[in-house]
Amino acid sequence: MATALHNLSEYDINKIPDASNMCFGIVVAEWNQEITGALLQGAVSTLQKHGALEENIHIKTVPGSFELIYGAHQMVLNGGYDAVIILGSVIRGETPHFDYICEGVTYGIARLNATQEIPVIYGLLTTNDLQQAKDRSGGKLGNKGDECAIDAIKMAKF
Ligand code: RBF
Repeated sequence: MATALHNLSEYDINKIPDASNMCFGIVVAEWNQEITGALLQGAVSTLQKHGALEENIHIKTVPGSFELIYGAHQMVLNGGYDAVIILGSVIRGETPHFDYICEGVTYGIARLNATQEIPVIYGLLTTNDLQQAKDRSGGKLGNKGDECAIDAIKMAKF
């Protein structure tokens, strides 16, 4: 499985650019807060581990993952960020809503990346159940929040 082979939570710290002069925006969804809170914790601690200052990491919450598009767009328009990270968790239910939300967020964030000036890092977990989400937010498959932080630093440098 791609995730099992690509756990950036175990990466070479020396290969990541220094983030001490960088400013990051993070938009995090309140839905499935147990998961998104863990993603946030991973993202913030990894940014700080690479030198980002607490005052240069700005966090905004939105109700659900669908609102991540609006939140990220506002942060991009606000200016002053080297990269924006979105964090959300969509868990498959019994209706097609899962597919609509995942597709909407994916398209919305892709569109921001194609049309705006700064990178938006895609930290949306899309899982079949809660356990899969736990595995990816500090469980046996690492923390995707850590990976988003590393991606944000690399893309800010880009
Ligand atoms: N938001 C999430 O972040 N994760 C979910 O798993 C999730 N499931 C939803 C399921 C249904 C049936 C509905 C109506 C909304 C869900 N949302 C979820 C909230 C969604 O992202 C958004 O906040 C609301 O639809 C309001 O725009």
